[in-house]
Amino acid sequence: MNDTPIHYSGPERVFSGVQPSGALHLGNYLGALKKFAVMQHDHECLYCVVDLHAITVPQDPKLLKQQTREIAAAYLAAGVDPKKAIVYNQSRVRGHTELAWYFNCVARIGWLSRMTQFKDKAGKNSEAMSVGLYDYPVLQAADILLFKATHVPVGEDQKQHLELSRDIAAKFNNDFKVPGFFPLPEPMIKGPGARIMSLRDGKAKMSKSDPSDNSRINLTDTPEQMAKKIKKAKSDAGVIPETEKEMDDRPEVQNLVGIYAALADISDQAVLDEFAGQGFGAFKPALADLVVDKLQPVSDLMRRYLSDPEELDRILAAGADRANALAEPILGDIRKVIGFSGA
Ligand code: AQP
Repeated sequence: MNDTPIHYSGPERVFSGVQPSGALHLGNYLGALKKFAVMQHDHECLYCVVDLHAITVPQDPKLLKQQTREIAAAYLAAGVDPKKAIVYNQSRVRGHTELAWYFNCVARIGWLSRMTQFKDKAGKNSEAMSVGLYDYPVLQAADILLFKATHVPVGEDQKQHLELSRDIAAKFNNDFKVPGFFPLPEPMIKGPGARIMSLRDGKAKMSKSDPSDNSRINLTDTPEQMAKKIKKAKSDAGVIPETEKEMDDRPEVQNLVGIYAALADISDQAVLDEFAGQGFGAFKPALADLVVDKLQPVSDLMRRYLSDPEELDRILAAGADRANALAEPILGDIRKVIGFSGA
């Protein structure tokens, strides 16, 4: 008799990652890093610097190592404790690529061709993009399921990729007749900061690859740069409204109010209650002060961690040892399920 449970019955585990592909911005901080630190207190967490994802677009090999340390430093500066959470970089754990191959044979081409982030990143040039960029969501599914992670804190832009991870997990369980073998990972998107928009266009997400530096607040910006970018942020001639409904067709206002709320850990409505009736001449300086107040300690700490690259490398290596120890037995089971000789 097959005694495999129908539903996943393993422990709760959190996995998330950030690409070392450029300077981190306020969106990465609020959508991901800030949640990482909170979750480590009551969950087993793995926070990965996803360098294998970064090379889906060209990276300068001399810079990649430094950028990897920068993301690790940002995790620590945001409050992640590497003694609690497992902090490592993806290329040190070979299981990511191995499982990605198995999942390549489970995922369907039609599923991948529906991924909007590939379409956005490739634009009209999709034929010239790397196969890796197209396959990115399959590697992401492997990242999560290599540890049978059950929860994934991410920004809203990752929602579709997480749905694909669930589809891959379900198809694997079904195809190999191992119900409940992989969990169907839950995206943890809700809450303030899940979708921070460009400061120049309230309909486009704040992004590392936006050519305009004024579109984003970088964690490495000086207080003066941060304040100047908020002052220049697109708004309108109106005043701050009384209700959230009145922001429906004012995306830039919604974004600035949302940033204030996420940084102050209050609701959008609480921000409106405080500022309703005031113009942006009054609101923007208050927002700039809050941004500087919350981000500068993180930037300062990040710089401090970066001044000791050997220690960061030691933390990444120790994290990779722990990640490998968790992944290896799971990979062994996967090889057996697939039916490899020698497994
Ligand atoms: N604007 C955003 N608002 C909220 N969360 C965001 N995230 C990214 N942008 C926003 C979240 O940050 C985490 C790490 O993202 P990533 O670096 O792995 O990749 P990304 O989503 O591709 O980040 P960028 O800045 O948008 O890079 P480019 O410009 O290269 O596409 C993820 O949890 C993501 O949801």
